[in-house]
Amino acid sequence: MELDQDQIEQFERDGFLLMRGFLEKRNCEIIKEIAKVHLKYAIEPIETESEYIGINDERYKKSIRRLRQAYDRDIVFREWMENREIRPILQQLLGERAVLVTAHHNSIMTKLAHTSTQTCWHRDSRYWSYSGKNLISVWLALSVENSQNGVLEFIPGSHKMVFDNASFDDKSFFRVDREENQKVIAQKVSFDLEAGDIVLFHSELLHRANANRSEEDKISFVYTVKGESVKAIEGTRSSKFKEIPLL
Ligand SMILES: O=C(O)CCC(=O)C(=O)O
Repeated sequence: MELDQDQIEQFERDGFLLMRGFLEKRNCEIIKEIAKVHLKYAIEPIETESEYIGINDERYKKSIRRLRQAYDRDIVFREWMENREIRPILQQLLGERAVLVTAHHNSIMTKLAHTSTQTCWHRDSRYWSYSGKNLISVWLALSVENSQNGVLEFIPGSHKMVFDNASFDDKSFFRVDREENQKVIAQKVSFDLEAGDIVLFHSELLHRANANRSEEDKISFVYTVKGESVKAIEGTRSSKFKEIPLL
């Protein structure tokens, strides 16, 4: 499968690209069922809501926000990350061969009912240490995602916007209390997703998500690829995990 020129231009302009029905629903169901087992038994490595928001509350300590290191958890997860259909698409958008990075987004991401928190506006690159910014995350919806259960919101074109340091708080979240930022945030978009839809988005794109206000857990899959010429900076977390070239 390959992208047409419009889709490539759309990604370059907006910093993201939505592709509907990329993975069959029955495959999504299999991934989701395995993820549920890992969630049920809290199989490490995990990130809790408490760790994410830095609040030591019993409710959030038990709530899993992310199952890390998805690649090594199950052959089914690995198969999705090594899917052959998507490789030419990633190569088109990166402009070179894609390499899976397992240091960062390599996760089952959740918004669990009742115990999730919002994700504030940020760029994924905030904690990543690479020689360049040519990295793309692949978000796979495993069930319906909407504003009620915490679907992603994006600011089109923000991957190319230049902001001063004061635009971000001490955790590198894009500040919502600044008037200049509010004008940027007013441009936000989001779209409901169905199981099997994917969103490809640039590592510099501003995005956020609501807490899940529905009665059902939301479970998604996200992984990241880099262009092969982009190098993890030695001595940082980004360099401490294996990389898998998608030949
Ligand atoms: O909370 C979400 O659903 C999005 C997660 C995210 O953007 C992140 O962890 O970088």
